Amino acid sequence: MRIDIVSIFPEYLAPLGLSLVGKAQQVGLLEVHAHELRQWTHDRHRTVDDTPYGGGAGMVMRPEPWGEALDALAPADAEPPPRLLVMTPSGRRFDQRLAEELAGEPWLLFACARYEGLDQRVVDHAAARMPVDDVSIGDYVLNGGEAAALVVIETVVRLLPGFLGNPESLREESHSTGERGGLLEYPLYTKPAEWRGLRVPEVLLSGHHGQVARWRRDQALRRTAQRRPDLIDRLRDDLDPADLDALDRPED
Ligand code: JET
Repeated sequence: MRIDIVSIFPEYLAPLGLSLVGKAQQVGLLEVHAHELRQWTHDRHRTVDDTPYGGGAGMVMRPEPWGEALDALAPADAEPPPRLLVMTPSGRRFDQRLAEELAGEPWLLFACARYEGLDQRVVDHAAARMPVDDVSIGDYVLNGGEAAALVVIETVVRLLPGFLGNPESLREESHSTGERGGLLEYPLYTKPAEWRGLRVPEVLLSGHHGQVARWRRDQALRRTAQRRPDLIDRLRDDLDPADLDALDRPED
């Protein structure tokens, strides 16, 4: 996979050289390029913003540098073109399903806006040449799209085939589309069996695999019902009598 990112703060993307995402680049699974938007300005002050037509607070990103950036990074004859992702609080909510979709793409191009956002014509013009999605990582406002792009990139890159040594660890997580897909994780414990007076639940020490599986599912169900009732509602039809019983007994 190739990833290009356009930002006025490309240094913000430096963590992508670290840890497992950095390793993915080292082994050639991934190529990441962060580009400084100001290289596509031509005025002496390298201006990227201007006042909004119609008035109002704050500044809007000028269309010209963005237009040149997208022309340079995604030429009209690029076949196939990249998928352009514009990070914005008003976009499609990012989730594991979108991450899995993006992990199947050969080329992603991230636009990280600052100030109040981009001139809308940048998005409209790009959409005639490449697939474009406005993407939100959640209902809050950041100072710019860079932190949101980092979240999306880390989530997508760990799904690339060959990225993790152990594909089991992918399938078992919260929100994966695997067998417990849609439920939150059950609580985890490791040694020692007693720590600061707190015991690991006895069933986990018992060696009864069936009881362990039941306990974990009950914990996952109760945790999900308590913290994310929206997720339980979507699963309701798939719950069996034992599941419903666990939800009727929130404690124990
Ligand atoms: C964000 C993403 O805050 C987020 O993204 C940065 C941002 C902030 C303010 C405006 C903005 O405009 C983007 C734009 O898109 C067309 O103009 C981007 C919060 N959740 N996810």
